Amino acid sequence: MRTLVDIAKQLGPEMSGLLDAFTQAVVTLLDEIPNVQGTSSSFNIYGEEQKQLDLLANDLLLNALENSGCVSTIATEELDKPKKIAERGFSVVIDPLDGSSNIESNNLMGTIMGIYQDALNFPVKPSDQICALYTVYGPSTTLVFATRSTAYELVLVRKGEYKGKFVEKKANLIIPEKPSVYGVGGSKKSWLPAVSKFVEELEQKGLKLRYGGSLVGDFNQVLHNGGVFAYPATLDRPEGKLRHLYEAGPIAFIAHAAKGYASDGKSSILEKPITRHDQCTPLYVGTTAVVKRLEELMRS
Ligand code: AHM
Ligand code: MG
Repeated sequence: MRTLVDIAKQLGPEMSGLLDAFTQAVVTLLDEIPNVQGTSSSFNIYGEEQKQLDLLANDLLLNALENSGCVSTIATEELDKPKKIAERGFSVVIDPLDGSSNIESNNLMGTIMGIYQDALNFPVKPSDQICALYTVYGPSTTLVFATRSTAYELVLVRKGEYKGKFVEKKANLIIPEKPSVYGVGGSKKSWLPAVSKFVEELEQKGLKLRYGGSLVGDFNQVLHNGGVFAYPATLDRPEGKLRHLYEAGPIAFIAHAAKGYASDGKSSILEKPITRHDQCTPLYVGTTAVVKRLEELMRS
């Protein structure tokens, strides 16, 4: 049975060390999720009130990755700016608790992480990442890990010899070409006409609506069933809601490894420069032909 740490060895021993530290932080976070509820009195740079769990997830991951000894910079959605730790080492970009508006209702959440080889000197592109992953805190805890060429799915083992480790469930994940589900964020009245037309077409083709309010959960459905997830440009937010560095970039990298495609509505997210840590971008991601059709509608 291969663990996440085993799979990461193809990227060198330091990557294995980093992902071991990440796993330990996730296991601690899972133990705390039932106990830590409520908001804090602080706000992040996007003006969102931080939940106690947002802050805890951020602290656990920061501590674990700092202590791993192989990270030079950590940038997270909850920090005001990237934190330099050492002269040499990987740069990691993290959304510590994606979907934290789902805490009260006990719906899906997860953690997103992208890893760059060296220092984070803007502009960077998501295609510069050497690997990326996300977890889904659901009925079981799963993790999707991608190198440039391959996406793997793993599951966290809770008892026995492999307790506390992510073990391989499936290698070479491919987003199905036949689409079955779609989810689109933002309120319908704020969608651009091309997005409304796109959704009409998807419904006419018989795709089923699946929207759960967390990027990790919603993208995970698309990865398994084929289709599209979008958090579009809207009339009031032309750059969309999702963060390019922490959310769209790593998810786009994973989608491409699974032979899918991610776009900002015009072109590939993977090659779209990230010029600031707090940059947002529209995101349309999933089965390649479906996302390409959206680009076509946006052009016309
Ligand atoms: P978060 O990282 O603060 O949870 O915000 C990002 C989340 C995404 O997971 C999800 O796709 C989106 O926000 C949902 O937004 P909305 O609540 O507007 O549907
Ligand atoms: Mg998020």
